[in-house]
Amino acid sequence: GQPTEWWRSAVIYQVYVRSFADGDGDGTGDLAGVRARLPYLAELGVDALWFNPWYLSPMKDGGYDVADYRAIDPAFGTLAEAEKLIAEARELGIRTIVDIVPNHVSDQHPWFRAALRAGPGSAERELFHFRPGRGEHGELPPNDWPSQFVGSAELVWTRLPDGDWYLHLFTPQQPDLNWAHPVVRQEHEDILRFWFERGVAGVRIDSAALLAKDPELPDLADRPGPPHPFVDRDELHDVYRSWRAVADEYDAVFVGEVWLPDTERFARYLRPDELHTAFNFSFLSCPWDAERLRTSIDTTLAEHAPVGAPATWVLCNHDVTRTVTRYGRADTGFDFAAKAFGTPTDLALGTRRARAAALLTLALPGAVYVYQGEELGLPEADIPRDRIEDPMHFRSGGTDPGRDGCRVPLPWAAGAPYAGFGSHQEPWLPQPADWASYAVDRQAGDPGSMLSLYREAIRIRPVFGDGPLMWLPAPEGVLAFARAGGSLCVVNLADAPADLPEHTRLLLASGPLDPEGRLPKDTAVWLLG
Ligand code: TEU
Repeated sequence: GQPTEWWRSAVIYQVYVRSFADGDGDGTGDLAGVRARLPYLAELGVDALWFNPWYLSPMKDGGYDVADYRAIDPAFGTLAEAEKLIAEARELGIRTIVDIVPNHVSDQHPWFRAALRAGPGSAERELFHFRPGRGEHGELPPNDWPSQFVGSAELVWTRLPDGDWYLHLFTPQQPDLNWAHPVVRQEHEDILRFWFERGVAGVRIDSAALLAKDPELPDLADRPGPPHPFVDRDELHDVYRSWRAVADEYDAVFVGEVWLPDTERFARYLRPDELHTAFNFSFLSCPWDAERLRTSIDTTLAEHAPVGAPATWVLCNHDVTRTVTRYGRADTGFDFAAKAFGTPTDLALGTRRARAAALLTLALPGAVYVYQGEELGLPEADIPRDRIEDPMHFRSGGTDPGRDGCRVPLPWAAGAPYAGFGSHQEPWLPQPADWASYAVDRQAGDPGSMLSLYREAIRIRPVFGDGPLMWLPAPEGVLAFARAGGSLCVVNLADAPADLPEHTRLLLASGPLDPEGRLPKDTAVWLLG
């Protein structure tokens, strides 16, 4: 394709519909709320929107338990509204990316309801992973696999009254599909076409490395791999090659959610006949440390170059502790298994670093995802225990805070009820007492706000062009690089202030320079070379 394909250097905004904006006042975000805020998104300057699942769902995992891909959940609106939203956004030059969750469906999906009724040994159960149990009376689970929701001791099998067990890597409400079955494969290609025909420009693929399982479903203890019995199996790539053929008919793109630390294996998903790109979670998980960040960036660019895929940078999403909070802690990295209640946090420090990280990320070659509220500098919220909804919390036996803290309904207007989220009643998750101080109408007029920084950075970001990055000599703890267009980015993570390169003009700074015009710690600048 042409070198200037939009998705190679796009800024893409993640919309978690439930918490973006409430258009009908019922306490839950919806498509009407998004449509009303399209001017805000256009002013932010984003190229596309990625919507977390908006389909019919019992909402047992925030919509990642899909009951019908061809229907919008009534809490969010209607299919007609979704089509209008896609068209209205496109009018503003904003493309739409939807979320597909191929690893599993909801236990309320018609396929699973039919499988329950049809009983053991039925063809309906072939679409999933049903097995008799082990032990004298089949009372033991078919194997020893651990749940994907970290910290949960529970296995990934649930037994039915008729004696069969069924597999679910996530919650029991999310039965895993059998990707060796031709009907499963055909249905998902039909789902892709359904949304591509409605003007969707791309698809985010959920849990993209998990779909294929060893058909024998062997114990992990016996067969740890490689190949692993259910992670990163080779059969996956046949699926993505067939999906790529469909996407190419519509000039649509894929972004994979591939949590895979092995960079060589990760790059296999990005081959020219597979996914266009995948989120770079190594960078997201990397601590706020100059050498670690530089290594992460170099590794990413090196792994993407041979396959010609652009990197996709991301600092947070609906699963990850918010950046402002993460960077204000002793451990500034991210690990699902390391989340705990009450971790000491310095929000002023975290915010300073998040501002610098925004300029670093937006200056790198590739695409960047901005998670709703990141542009407002929202911190991770402490959700009262009795209001927590996320199954990850409950499946961890209550030790993991879960992910609701990064999913709190957005603040739009400081003086309005519920910070202007749009509800006439308490929103589905409670907002912290200081939430109004982060409101859009409070930040829009403030040149020093996070919102102003993101708006200005996205506006002038094209100055970097879409050429490669060249590291510049810099003192320890300082990241400095130039892009082919001649512009530079310098980030100081060292204690001592850093001198700015000679013969450059300041374009944008994440914070004030010191009285001698030097770059203070945890501050970034963009310079014109
Ligand atoms: O998250 C995927 C996920 O949580 C696992 O892949 C995990 O991150 C990985 O194994 C590292 O431990 C996606 C969605 O983003 C999340 O919101 C859903 O809850 C989950 O899939 C199930 O659909």
